[in-house]
Amino acid sequence: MPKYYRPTTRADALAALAEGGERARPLVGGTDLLVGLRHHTVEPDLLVDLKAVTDLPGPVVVTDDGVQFGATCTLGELVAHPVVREWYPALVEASVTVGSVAIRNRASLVANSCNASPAADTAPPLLVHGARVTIASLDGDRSASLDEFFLGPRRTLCGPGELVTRIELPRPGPGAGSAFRRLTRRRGVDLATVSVAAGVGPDGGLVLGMGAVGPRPLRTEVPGPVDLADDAALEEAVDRLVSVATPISDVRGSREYRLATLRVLTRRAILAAAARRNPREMAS
Ligand SMILES: Cc1cc2nc3c(=O)[nH]c(=O)nc-3n(C[C@@H](O)[C@@H](O)[C@H](O)COP(=O)(O)OP(=O)(O)OC[C@H]3O[C@@H](n4cnc5c(N)ncnc54)[C@H](O)[C@@H]3O)c2cc1C
Repeated sequence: MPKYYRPTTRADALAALAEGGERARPLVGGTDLLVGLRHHTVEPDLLVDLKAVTDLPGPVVVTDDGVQFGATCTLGELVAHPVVREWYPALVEASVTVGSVAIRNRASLVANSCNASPAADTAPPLLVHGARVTIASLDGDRSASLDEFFLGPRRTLCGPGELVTRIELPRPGPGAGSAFRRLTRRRGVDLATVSVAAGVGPDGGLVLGMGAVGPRPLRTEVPGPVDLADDAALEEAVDRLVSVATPISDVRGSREYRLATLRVLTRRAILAAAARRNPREMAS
C-alpha cells in the first residue's frame, strides 16, 4: 500500500513530490488513480493529496482575460459556474458527459488531462478553447499549451516532482461559438468511442479537438472564413480537419467505424458551434 500524505501548503506538496520522484503521485478525486491502484496499473509508494493545500489557485477564477481552473476544481463546480457556462459551452457539454453526478463531484478537470487518456472527454473542448497549463516544481513554474502538454497515451509534459497548478482559458472573442459531440456504446458510464469539440472563431475559421481517434487528444484548425452554407466548402473543411486522426480498432469500435463517425460528429459539432455564434457581438 502506498503512503498517504495530505499537505496544507504548495511548498510541502512539491517537496514531497520531489523527494518521491517517480514513485510519488499527486491525488485529487482519485477516480482514475484509485482504479489504477486496484488494478495494479500504477503502483506508487506515495500519494500526495492536493485537496487540503490552501495556497493553490481557487477552483474557478474569472478575470478580464478569461478563466483559470485550479488543480482541485471538480467537473461539478465547473458545470455549475455561470460564466463558464456562458463562455465555454463545449467544455460544459463535455464535462456533463463524464461518469455520473457522483463522479463529477469528485473528478477534477486538471487531472482529466493529467491522466492523459486519449479519450478524456474534457480534452477536446479544452484544446478548442485554447487551454494553457501551468506546471510547478521546486525549480519554479512553467507554462505550455495543452496541445504541447499531451505527449502520448498516459504521457504528459508533467514529470516526476511536478504538478499542474492550473488550466487557463482565454476569453472567447466576439462572435465565437463552440459545441461538443460524443458517441458512446451506451448512455451512462462509458468512455467515448469518438468525441469532438468544434469552435468557430470570430473570423469564421474552424478549430477541432478530437478524442479517442489517436494516441492522444488531437487539435487541428482551418483558417477562416469557411462558408458553412456551402456544402462543398464544409465537406472540404471537414476533410482537412479530420485528416490527422489515426484511430485504432478496439472493443468500442473498428477503425473504419470511428473514421466514419468522426466525420458525422465533426460536421454536427461545427454547425452547432456556428449556431451559437452571438450575432450582436459579430456585428460590433
Ligand atoms: C465510473 C467512472 C466513470 C468515468 N467516466 C468518464 C468519462 O465518461 N469520461 C472521462 O473523460 N473520464 C471518465 N472517468 C475518469 C475521470 O473521472 C477522471 O479522468 C477524472 O477527471 C480525473 O480526476 P481525479 O481528480 O479523479 O484524478 P485522480 O484520480 O486523483 O488523478 C488522476 C491522475 O492525474 C494525476 N494528477 C492529479 N492531479 C494532478 C495535478 N494537479 N498535477 C499533475 N498530476 C495530477 C494523478 O497522479 C493521476 O495519475 C470516469 C471515472 C470513473 C471512476
